[in-house]
Amino acid sequence: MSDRLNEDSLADLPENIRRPAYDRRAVTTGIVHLGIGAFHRAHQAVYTDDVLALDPRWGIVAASLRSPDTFDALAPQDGLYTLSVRSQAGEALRIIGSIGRVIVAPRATDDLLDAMADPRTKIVTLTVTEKGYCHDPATGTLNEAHPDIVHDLAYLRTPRSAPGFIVEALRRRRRAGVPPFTVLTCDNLPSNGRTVKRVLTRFAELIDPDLGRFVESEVSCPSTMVDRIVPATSDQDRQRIGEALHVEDAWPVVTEPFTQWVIEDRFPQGRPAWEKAGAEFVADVEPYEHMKLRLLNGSHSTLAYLGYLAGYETVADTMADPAFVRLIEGLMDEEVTPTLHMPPGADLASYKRALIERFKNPALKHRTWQIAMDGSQKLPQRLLGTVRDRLRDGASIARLSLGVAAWMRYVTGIDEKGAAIDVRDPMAARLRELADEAGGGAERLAHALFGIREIFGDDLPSDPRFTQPVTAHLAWLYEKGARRTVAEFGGA
Ligand code: CS2
Repeated sequence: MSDRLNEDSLADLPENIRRPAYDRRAVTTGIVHLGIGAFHRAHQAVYTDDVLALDPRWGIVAASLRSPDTFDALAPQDGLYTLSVRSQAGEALRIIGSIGRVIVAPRATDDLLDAMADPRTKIVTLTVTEKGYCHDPATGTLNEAHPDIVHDLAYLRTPRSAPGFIVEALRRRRRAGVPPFTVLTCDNLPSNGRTVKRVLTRFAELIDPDLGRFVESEVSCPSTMVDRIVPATSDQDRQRIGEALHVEDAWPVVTEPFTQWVIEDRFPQGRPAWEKAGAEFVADVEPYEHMKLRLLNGSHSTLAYLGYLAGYETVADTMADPAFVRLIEGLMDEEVTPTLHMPPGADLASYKRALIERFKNPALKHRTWQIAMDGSQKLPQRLLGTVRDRLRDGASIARLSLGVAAWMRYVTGIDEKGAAIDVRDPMAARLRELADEAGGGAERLAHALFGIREIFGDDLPSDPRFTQPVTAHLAWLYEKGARRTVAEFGGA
């Protein structure tokens, strides 16, 4: 028996571990996925694993656009990996088999383009994170000066970016008379389908106006709302799971019991029956997307910046502090909920109660530092859209502005004890430079950061109803620190 999880060792796993209920050799590729991170493997790949037993045409070829790590781990495992679902009640393990092959895009560009251009491929799914769309987060339009976009427009056949790969594959399909695949983004962007469509159309148009029109009129990009909390896997996770399997799994994913996938049903080339695995198909995803981005992700980012500054390592640690729970409940109930327009029957109260419990899940070690990453790409849809709606209604943004202020304090790169913060953000260098130039002092720092129009747009920086509370909260954070600021926060 192999000492590694793979096709050979599958049959010898302990009985209680669920494994693919279908013959993997009979599966063909219907989906190419870009961005094979932990999230994809704990979400879309699981829904797809569920439906492969009913229909073998929807196997996944998954690509990483940068790092070879997932390939190196999964190739010796025949693409198999463990899904661990953890809560206070314990841990359930299941082997997922829906990913048939992994491609490292920079090493095998043609291989990936061939898979995308293959007529059997009907859907290209994406989890490339917010920054992977190479767009301007404030406006949702393609950033034409992005180095990867500049590169991809010059070298169409050897792209680096997700838009570059998709448009080149669509171009090849069109030339060969193969209908376009559906592009299904599963990232936390606002109106994610519409955003990806805008980005792809513009990219194509820059190559050739006719190609731009083709993408605009022929390519379907349904919007989706995806939800499952998936922290980075740790060495402890790997060890614990290996012991339970009696074989090594180098690349398991660890997640929570909750999972949700709401999808607009626009798949001209067909799709898997993901509804059989619990996905919801609707005509318009936007209300669900707002609910999720603003309640879950808006709270998450607020918890991440304030929690990190307060010295808490994980979201669960942060939520063990009752002052933070009060703040987040206030944020959700008082400031976010009035901006949501849910379809009849949606039960926001229980959604919010569940969120608080999910954040408290002590079995998930979701680091505040991990969520704090890429704030420049996240703030607009998580906090600033809500801020705009509130200002339009003449309503208070006390807690929202505290979240924004905490981000400002965090991106200076120096914590409350004077130690360095490892700020990961495509704008990290610029943020640091602005903070250094401002040279301390809440007012100057806030003023400098408001000047980043890719984040704040043109409207917010000139609205004192926004700039004043953010600046005041930033001053508090400097004066009192995050823990006291949150403890004393009245929310008025
Ligand atoms: C988190 C999300 O890392 C982050 O920014 O807020 O990944 C979050 O866990 C997911 O969106 C939950 O669905």
